[in-house]
Amino acid sequence: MCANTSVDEKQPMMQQSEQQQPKDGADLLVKALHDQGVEIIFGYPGGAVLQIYDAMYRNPIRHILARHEQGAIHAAEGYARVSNKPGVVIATSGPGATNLVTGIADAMIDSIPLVVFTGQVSTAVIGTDAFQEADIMGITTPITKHNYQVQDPKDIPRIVKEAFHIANTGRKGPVVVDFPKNVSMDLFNVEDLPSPDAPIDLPGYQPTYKPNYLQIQKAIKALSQAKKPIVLAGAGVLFADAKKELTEFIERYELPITTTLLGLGSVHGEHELNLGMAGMHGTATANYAITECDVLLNIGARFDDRLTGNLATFAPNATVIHIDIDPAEIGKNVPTEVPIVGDAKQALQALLKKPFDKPEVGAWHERLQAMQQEYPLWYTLPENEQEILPQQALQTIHRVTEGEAIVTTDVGQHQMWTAQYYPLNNDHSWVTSGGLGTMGFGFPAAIGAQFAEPDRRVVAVCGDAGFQMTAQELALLKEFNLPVKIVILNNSCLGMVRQWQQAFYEKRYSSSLMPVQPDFVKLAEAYGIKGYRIDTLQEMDAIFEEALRSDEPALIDCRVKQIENVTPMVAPGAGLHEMIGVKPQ
Ligand SMILES: Cc1ncc(C[n+]2csc(CCOP(=O)(O)OP(=O)(O)O)c2C)c(N)n1
Repeated sequence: MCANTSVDEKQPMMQQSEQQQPKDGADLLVKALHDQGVEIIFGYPGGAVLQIYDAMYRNPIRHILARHEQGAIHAAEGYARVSNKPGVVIATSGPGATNLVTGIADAMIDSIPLVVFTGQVSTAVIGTDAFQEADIMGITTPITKHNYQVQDPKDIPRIVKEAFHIANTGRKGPVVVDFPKNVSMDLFNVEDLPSPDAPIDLPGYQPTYKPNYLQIQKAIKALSQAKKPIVLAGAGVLFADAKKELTEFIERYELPITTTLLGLGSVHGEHELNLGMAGMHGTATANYAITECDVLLNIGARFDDRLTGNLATFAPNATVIHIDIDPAEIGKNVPTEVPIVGDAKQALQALLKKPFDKPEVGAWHERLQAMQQEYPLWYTLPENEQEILPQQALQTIHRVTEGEAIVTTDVGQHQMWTAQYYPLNNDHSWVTSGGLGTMGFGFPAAIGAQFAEPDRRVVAVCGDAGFQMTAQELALLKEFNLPVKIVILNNSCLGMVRQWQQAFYEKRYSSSLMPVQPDFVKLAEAYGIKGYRIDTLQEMDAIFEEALRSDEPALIDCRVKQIENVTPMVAPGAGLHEMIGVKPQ
């Protein structure tokens, strides 16, 4: 299994036309992946999937060997978000499969389309605690859109086709396909295979794309009579590729807009109608606007608790219109007067199709502009003039990259500051872990994003703690010369935890300070990657200019002020209008 192979031996020189006829389940799987047009798979081999890896060797398909299964699945998530295609992952049974669990849960809650293949012990020994057996069907049932365990090789083409269909339609999400080893080794009779053109037949799964015309009429009526309307855009706009329609709609009716964390990029970050992100660390204007609005048009957001704050005081005066591809989301958290089930793009096209009276929004715009003047995002410069604030670092990164980069983040304070201080020019350029808040996500997600968009600049903004959870994937930057730029906003602590302890636990910093950190520059160099360290404000601009503009991978360890808080903040349980830190004390 571990025999030394030379580089030449590693790459089979087989052309597609020379591909062998499928002979076993593993071959059928690889053929099915080719049929789906899969360009790249992220994974890690092991005993239960050796037959599949052998089939991939003989019928080459691009496989990226991560250094940990969690790295593989977050890379697949980053790839999916940026390419708007499903990410594909493979791992062995037992620990390989369980190492994927965090990523599967992450993809489920953020609706990321993934098809995840896990090895399994042979069917004859399932349930006997066989070597590397884990009940991945049981484990992943609540965190997948659907899961399959293949029992018979002749089902493989159908199951793979269905898995991609389910993952990438309706409300997107992860699908697990569990592959017992004997099924991958079983020979089959070509005559037993279903026709490759057999249509997908899933009577219980028929997502609604086209919105109901009468509901669209009701939305139009409410919007045209509004005095204080606001649009809330979520990730549903991005999944539906509806940035163009959304922008046209808000411009035509002069509708102010705010986004969720995951909806960033659905409208230009510096559009004059854009009030910025709403929610726990949203802008004061966006949060006040939601509280005061009389019509709230939610397009593709699920009204999660980090967005709404206390539901009892959320948009108390608003007629709520909610467009969502998943009917289960409508009315789940926020009572909704106009439910519209459908795809965000088709719903916006329907709204654009029939011009209606522009709402009278002059006074509302004046009020919002006054709020923006009064409550801008703010920070106080430190006494030590050379100390760097993370917000300043992000403003510099934004300036150097001109808002054009694909930005991924890890989870913590740096994530919220990036959402606030890196207004994105483009859609499909923002990759962050929203619902699950998964530390360790940001860096491998950047790797997947760079594979999806090899010619674009990808910047991974990480905290010093979260980066260490998946830092082993540095090897991939070197191996594939991926020009990802890792920016570590290094505050030597678990910044977000420390902030909550400061605010709600009287500064008892219980296990949130990390005085000992690796030398990140040396760590990068150990993997053959150029490392930079920024200690002072004076040197910050020049180093970011050099590192971010280079064509090579780079890690930038940017030392930032430790005791600095993300503001404004809606404390847990508080309403959006009860933000703290809207202005300097
Ligand atoms: C896997 C995981 N474990 C724990 C947490 C809880 N948590 C949220 S933010 C945070 C601190 C992150 O620290 P760092 O990566 O340094 O980023 P910073 O907040 O300092 O920017 C922690 C521990 C989490 N979100 N994910």
